[in-house]
Amino acid sequence: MTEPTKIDVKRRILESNELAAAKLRQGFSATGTLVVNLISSPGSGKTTLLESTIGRLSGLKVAVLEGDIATERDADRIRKLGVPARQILTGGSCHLDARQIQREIVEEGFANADILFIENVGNLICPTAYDLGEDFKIALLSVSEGDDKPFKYPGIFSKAAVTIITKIDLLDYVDFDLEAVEDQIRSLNQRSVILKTSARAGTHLDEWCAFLRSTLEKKRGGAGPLP
Ligand SMILES: Nc1nc2c(ncn2[C@@H]2O[C@H](COP(=O)(O)OP(=O)(O)OP(=O)(O)O)[C@@H](O)[C@H]2O)c(=O)[nH]1
Ligand SMILES: [Mg+2]
Ligand SMILES: [Zn+2]
Repeated sequence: MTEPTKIDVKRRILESNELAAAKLRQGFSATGTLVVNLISSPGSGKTTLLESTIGRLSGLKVAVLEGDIATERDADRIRKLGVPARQILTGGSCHLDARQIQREIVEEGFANADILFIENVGNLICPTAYDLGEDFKIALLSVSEGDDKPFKYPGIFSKAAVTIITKIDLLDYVDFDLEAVEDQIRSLNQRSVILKTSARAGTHLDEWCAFLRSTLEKKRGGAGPLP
């Protein structure tokens, strides 16, 4: 028998991930849980956005899964706000996979949350390839990262149903052509919803939370593809 090639092994890993993700999606559909998978480079503001989102989602049961290669820091930040959060430590791997999510959602409060946020490991590349059973992926791009990023990392920006341009309070201090970035995103993904936020200044957070609430309602109403 011939040895499996690297491509065979990668394909098998992705296929087994797809199966696990499909099971997760079924479960989340039964509980009416809206699940979003947040993907960005390290430090672009995923956890900070979640921290400022939680207080604005009163009346909803929110839970958070945090992916990192090391430390409980992000989960600790969320738990301080009184929201259930679990830290998934990948032990060096640069993305989360569906089996890791399966193991965590057996905990009380996760499988039947109204909204489950999954913060992926900080990385714009391979988290894109792993379905976690989410309703959609959200790409975050902070204005300090440079305005060439959508075209340099087209995979995530073409797959993400929503792109959030973060830290817009810093626009005056960096060279970041907002319009050029929006053009790049739209040319990769015509349907992408683009939001521009500052967690620091509170800009457009109400719009973001209204979007989450209406998307949750849409999911529960069975109204076709989200968002
Ligand atoms: N000026 C400004 N700084 C922000 C904003 N959002 C986050 N930051 C800062 O950016 C840094 C990184 O934020 P995090 O939320 O930890 O980033 P992250 O994407 O969760 O990082 P990883 O989990 O390591 O991938 C922190 O120092 C935040 O205070 C914002 O809207 N404006
Ligand atoms: Mg974080
Ligand atoms: Zn990876």
